[in-house]
Amino acid sequence: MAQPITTLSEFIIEREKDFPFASGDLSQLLTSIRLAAKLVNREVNKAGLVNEILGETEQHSVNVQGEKQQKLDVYANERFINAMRNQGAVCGVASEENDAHIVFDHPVSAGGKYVVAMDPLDGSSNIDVNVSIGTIFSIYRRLNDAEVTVEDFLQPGSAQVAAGYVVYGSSTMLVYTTGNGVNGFTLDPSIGVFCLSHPNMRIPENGSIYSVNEGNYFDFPEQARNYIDACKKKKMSARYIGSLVADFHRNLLKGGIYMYPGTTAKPEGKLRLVYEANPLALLIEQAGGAATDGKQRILDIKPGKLHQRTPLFIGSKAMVEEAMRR
Ligand code: P6P
Repeated sequence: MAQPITTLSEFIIEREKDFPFASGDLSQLLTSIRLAAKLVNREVNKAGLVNEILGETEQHSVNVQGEKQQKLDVYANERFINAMRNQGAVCGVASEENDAHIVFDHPVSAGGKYVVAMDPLDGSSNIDVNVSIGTIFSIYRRLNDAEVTVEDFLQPGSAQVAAGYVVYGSSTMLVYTTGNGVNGFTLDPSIGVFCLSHPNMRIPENGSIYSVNEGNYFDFPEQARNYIDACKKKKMSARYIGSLVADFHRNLLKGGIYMYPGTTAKPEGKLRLVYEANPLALLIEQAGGAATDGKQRILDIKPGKLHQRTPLFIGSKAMVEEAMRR
């Protein structure tokens, strides 16, 4: 007899009961993210076919990071912001693609309980070469009922209400947590529905995969170099896609560690604390793994700036702890 299908919508409603005082706002927010993910998925899947969506924006614009904005970056950013703008649960959004946070002034949203920080399309330089890319999102309760300020987005990662990612790969998956475990949903394109495919995801305690850009090896701190040497001596498998969400997702399923250490030129590393490291750190801890900056737990760091960077060691607990001891 065929297994019953649980859709993301059904799951969200079912799990709402885990929060006795839930008003349904978080469910509504997750539903908006689901819609935007479907719209982005549609464009990602045809990027190779439709030139106007491929490549850099006409204006050759760059984002706050000084990175060339790909057209899909801009499209994804707009889709996610618009999906959350007028649905009432969200009062503000911060994005890798925007210098400052955005406050939703629509009367429906002004009273929204949540703020969302996101990387709408991480790894977008891989779009033109057909490599998996992803969306990463982080959800906080607003600090107070006064105006939304950047402080609402600078809460430590441990204060996140929910976090998740969408990986646009051989299949498209939405993986998220609301603090009660991690669950993965695969999009069935034939019916346009995310279906529960990976209930209660747990990362193996240990693993034999390490993900790092070894091109930076000689610029890494000694601790990172020592750990990478140990991985090689143990004949581990080096797997580095160059797309954080794809590398993270594989390691979550198979076990492993992803590292983006600081370098002599960039001691803070490349990845962003607020909308990359924090959401993935919440997910990995909820799945039984660990995430540090090489010294301290990512979720304990108090962000000082919206786009601040952090070194990142994330994955199987035994591997992250071993890397810390080096
Ligand atoms: P490098 C993509 O630009 C990204 O932010 C992550 O998705 C990826 O893991 C990393 O940067 C790749 O950076 O310096 O190794 O090319």
